[in-house]
Amino acid sequence: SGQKSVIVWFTGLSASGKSTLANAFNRALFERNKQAYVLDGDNIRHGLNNDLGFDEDSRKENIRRIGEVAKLFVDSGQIVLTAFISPYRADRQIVRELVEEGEFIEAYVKASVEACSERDPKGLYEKAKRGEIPNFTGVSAPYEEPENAEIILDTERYSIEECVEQLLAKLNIA
Ligand code: GGZ
Repeated sequence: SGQKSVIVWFTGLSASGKSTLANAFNRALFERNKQAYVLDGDNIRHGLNNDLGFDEDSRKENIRRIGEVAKLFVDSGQIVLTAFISPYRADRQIVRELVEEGEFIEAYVKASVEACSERDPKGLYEKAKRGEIPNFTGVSAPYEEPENAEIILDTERYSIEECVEQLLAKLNIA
């Protein structure tokens, strides 16, 4: 069961469901004997990128390094799932161009600012609205929606399980 190596690049607002979806998709792949690896804030922002903040330049550098790491996974023949806001179109485009055509699957995890700030699992939107977190995406910093995402996963309309099914179909995995 050879699945070709790809980057599935989840992008979307805080609390849109990126990490949850990446981890659920990872489990679905494992059950189908396909191994993948998830890169997210827990293993990247707390380690390799723990020198970076959330101003525009730091986010750009964050995404650049993650792109390079993701490319190494692809070079090693693996599937890599990345879950970062990655709010700038230009930064996502740079990662797309690091790998071969077809090896970058941009997965837009779509949920409105309103929905995300209602979920607010960590109370960050609340803090951001009070001005306690500067440059908070969707509140006081921009999110540039993908214009040519390979797949849109609408987490307001569909459950995580349904989104996983949509992704499996997109990647032609039974
Ligand atoms: C956005 C922030 C910020 C600001 C801290 N803006 O919901 P979370 O907590 O767990 O995920 C968010 C995470 C975003 O980091 P990324 O590496 O994905 O961002 S980017 O791709 O833009 O570099 C949030 C938390 O970090 N967080 N401050 N100001 N999210």
